[in-house]
Amino acid sequence: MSEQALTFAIITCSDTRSMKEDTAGAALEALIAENGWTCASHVVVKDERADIAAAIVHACDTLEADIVLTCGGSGLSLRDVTPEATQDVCERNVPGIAEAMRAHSLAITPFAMLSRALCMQRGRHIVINLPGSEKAARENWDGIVKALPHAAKMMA
Ligand code: MTE
Ligand code: CU1
Repeated sequence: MSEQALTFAIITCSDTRSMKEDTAGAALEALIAENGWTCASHVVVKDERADIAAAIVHACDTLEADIVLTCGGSGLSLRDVTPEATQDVCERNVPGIAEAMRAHSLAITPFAMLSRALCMQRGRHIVINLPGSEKAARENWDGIVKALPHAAKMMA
């Protein structure tokens, strides 16, 4: 349990998955709760750049999530546009978080190098691209979770 109150939003990006099938998003919800943090919203949107960008803006500006987790759409399929959507609505890159996810993940699978995930700031909010499979989302979360409270503290 962390003493710091953190608010998250989860945006799963998938052409095929419904809310019920989104086990990665559900796993992230549980991990957030385990730390004593809040998940303000969990939605599934299609792999459409404008839709993902709009969901990120809503999570930051309306829901005021400190940390927005996208889930999926960060690979090499031509339909994977989550990093591009993130870039469309964020100002500053935070490369160390994406580097940490890939470093942690490369010790588990060489496929980690196929992630195009970004981590970027939109004002006082941070957007982190996680992969879409439940296993991969959990592993990437494990690689960064310890730094999240301090990240949020610096943006306050
Ligand atoms: N990272 C970890 N830790 N474990 C994994 O299984 N899968 C990779 C990578 N990162 C994986 C991982 C694969 S196969 C892909 S294609 C990319 O994440 C992007 O995933 P996405 O398209 O679901 O976003
Ligand atoms: Cu893959």
